[in-house]
Order: sequence, then structure tokens, then C-alpha cells
Amino acid sequence: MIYKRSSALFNEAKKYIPGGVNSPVRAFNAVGGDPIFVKEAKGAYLYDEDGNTLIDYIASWGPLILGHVYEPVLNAIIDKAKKGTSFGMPTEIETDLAKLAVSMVPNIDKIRFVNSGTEACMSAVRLARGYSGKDKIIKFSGCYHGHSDSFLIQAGSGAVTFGSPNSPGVTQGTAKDTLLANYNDLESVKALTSANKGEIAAVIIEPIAGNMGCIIPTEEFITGLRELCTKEGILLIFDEVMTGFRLGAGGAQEALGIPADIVTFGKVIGGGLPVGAFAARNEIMNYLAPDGPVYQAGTLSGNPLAMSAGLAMLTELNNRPEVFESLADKTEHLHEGFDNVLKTKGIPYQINRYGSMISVHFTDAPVVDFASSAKGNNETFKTYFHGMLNQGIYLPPSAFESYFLNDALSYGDLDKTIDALKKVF
Ligand code: HOZ
Repeated sequence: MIYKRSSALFNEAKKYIPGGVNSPVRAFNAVGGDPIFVKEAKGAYLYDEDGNTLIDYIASWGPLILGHVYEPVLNAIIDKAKKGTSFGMPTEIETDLAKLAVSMVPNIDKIRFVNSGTEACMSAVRLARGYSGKDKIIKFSGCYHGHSDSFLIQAGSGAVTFGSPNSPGVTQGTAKDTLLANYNDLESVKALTSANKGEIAAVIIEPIAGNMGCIIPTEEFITGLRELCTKEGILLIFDEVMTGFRLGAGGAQEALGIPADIVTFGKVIGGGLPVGAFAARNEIMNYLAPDGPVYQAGTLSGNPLAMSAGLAMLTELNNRPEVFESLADKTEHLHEGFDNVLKTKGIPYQINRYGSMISVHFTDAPVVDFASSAKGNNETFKTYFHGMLNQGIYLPPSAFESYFLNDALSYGDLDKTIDALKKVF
């Protein structure tokens, strides 16, 4: 494939935008080469600036679960845009989306809309601190909860891809209140809770991790974590920015059967427009301004275009819950196909999958936490990534990211992807 125009656009972008991108993982630094500039997309396909067609396995990093330019979402945005794009005043559609989200997700009574997953997680932690009167939080190495200061401590996703899991610019004062545990290691959490008795406001976790590849919690770990938080009076925050409205209507809480105290959302809830949200039971949400003392606000929060996209998306998912199963089946098909190919190649690998999230790791030991994910061979990953890209398959350009399948992918697309893998190694 030829990427002449993409490379020219990238060179121009680098003159005016740091690294030429507005979010680091897009820059391809982890895999080498220049990023692909996309011109348009439809369904499961991306059409780039050089005229190449690519099968898309990132779906805008999750939001486009039903594929690109999904008609009901598109029409909702167009209709709304004609009536005004932002008011800074309440609109009925915010309640419509809130009502629907609250009806789909277990254990929440109220939801507050923001503009991104970062904002959602940052606000959820502030709420947890305000509600509990405690300062410290526990996060897990390799989990990524957006780029707000408290979370850039051993963070996954682009932070680790670019070698700055502990970003300069985060003060010692902030960093000292973020305690680090290991994913799937309950003892590491217990050690922190006993060393910091009565000081921990919340544990925040990706209930299915997607920012160190896709990592699944063991039942023992996630059940034990819930029990520990309840026993110690610590709020359990599920960061469902990736999993919310993707693993099922009720997200990871429902899939794992584990209730969280606060849940954060992003991606699917905005239908491809910038929406984040955080939600909890009344007693917690009532601490939020203007009802309570914990402050949080935003000019574009509850933006009518974003709300209309989110409402159209969640309405579709609510009316067609079978879509979650269809996606999980497609992901399983891809997993089996990849397994069949890779096991003949003599390359150490692991494939992790949950619902419509999946990742391939080039290592011989099971990938269960950040340390085991980091053991993946990045040279092999680069060969894999570019080998697939050259055959029109667009995968996340980092081994520390999950793939997000979208329902526009056909079995023909999946088989083409599996066939492409045969030619890579
Ligand atoms: N941090 C996002 C993936 N976990 C990447 C977002 C983007 O580059 O668009």
C-alpha cells in the first residue's frame, strides 16, 4: 500500500501540532512509520487519504460499536444540529439520555454528563474524596483512567507506550495520594489498605482492562476486591469508559456480576461524539454541586449534539441487545482464526478476549497484569502490525491497547483478517 499523501499530511501537521497528533498513540511511535490519515469511513471500513481501504479494528478506540456513519446516530446529529449546537442551558434530551442510561446500568440512580472519559474519572475521584472525606486512592499498574494528574502514575495506554507512565508535570503532592497495586493481585491491595487504614477514599479499576492490552480479572480477584472495599469502607470505582455499553447494556458490572459504587463512562455513550459520564447511587451523587459541595461543571457538558448521538446509540443498543452477543461471537471467531494461524508459526503468543475486546501479545506466559503484558516482544508486534496494515487491516498501533470490534464487521471481513495473518510471519 502507498501512504504518500498521509506522510505529507503528517509532515505538515508536525509543524503546527506537537508530534503531528492530538493524542499520542495515533503517532505510530511504538510501531514505527508514519500514521495513516483517514479521509472518511463507513461501516467497518476506513478510507485513507491515499485511496486505501482498511478494515477497522479500533472503531475510534471504542465508541463506534455499530460501525462508522451509523444512520440512526447520523440522522439524530443532523436533526439536532439544525436546531442549535450549544446553549449552556438545560435541554430535555439530557434527561432522556440520563433516564435511558440509568435504566440500562445496574446500581446507579443518577448520572452526570461531561465531555470525555478523562473528565469522568477525574470527577468521580473528586466525588469519592468529597463523599468519604479521605484523600488517597488506589489504582492498578497499567490501568489508564485518562490523563488527569492523579492517574498518570504507572499508567497504561499511550502513557506507557511513550515511556512516561509517570508523567513529568504531576506534582509529588498529587502523586503521593495515588497508591499503586497490581492487577489480579488482591494481596497487593490488602497491603495498601492495611498500611493506609482509614485514609483511602476509593479504588479505581478498569473491570476488564483495555489499556495494557485486554486483561481479564480472575473471579477471585474481582470478588475479593469488592468484599475488601465494602469491609474497609472504600468506594469501588469501575472505570467503564471502554466496557460500558460494550460488554452488554449493563457493562462490566452486569457481565461480572459485581456492583460498583461509582461508574464512569465514555466512548459508546457518546455515539462517536465527545461524551463522558459518571454515575452512582443517590446518596453519593447528591454530594455533587448544585445539590452538594463537590464542584464540577462544563460549558459543553450535556451538549445537544453529543446527547443526541448518545441517545440514538443507546436506544439502538437497548432495543437490540442481541448485538452484544453477535459482537462477542465475531470476536470469538477472530480469536479462533488467529489461534489456528499463530500456533503453526512457532512464535510465542497469547490472545486475551472478553466480549468484543481482544488483544494479541507476543509472549509465552499468560498476560494477567502490567508486568506480564510488558514482557510482550515489541519487535514481533511491529512486524505483525505492519504486516497486517499492508494488507488493509487497521489494528491499534501499540501492544498496550485492546481492539474494539464493531458490528458492521462481516464474517468475510474477519476471515480476510485471519487470512492476512497467515502472510505476516
Ligand atoms: N488513549 C486512547 C486509547 N486507550 C487513545 C485515544 C486516541 O488516540 O484517540
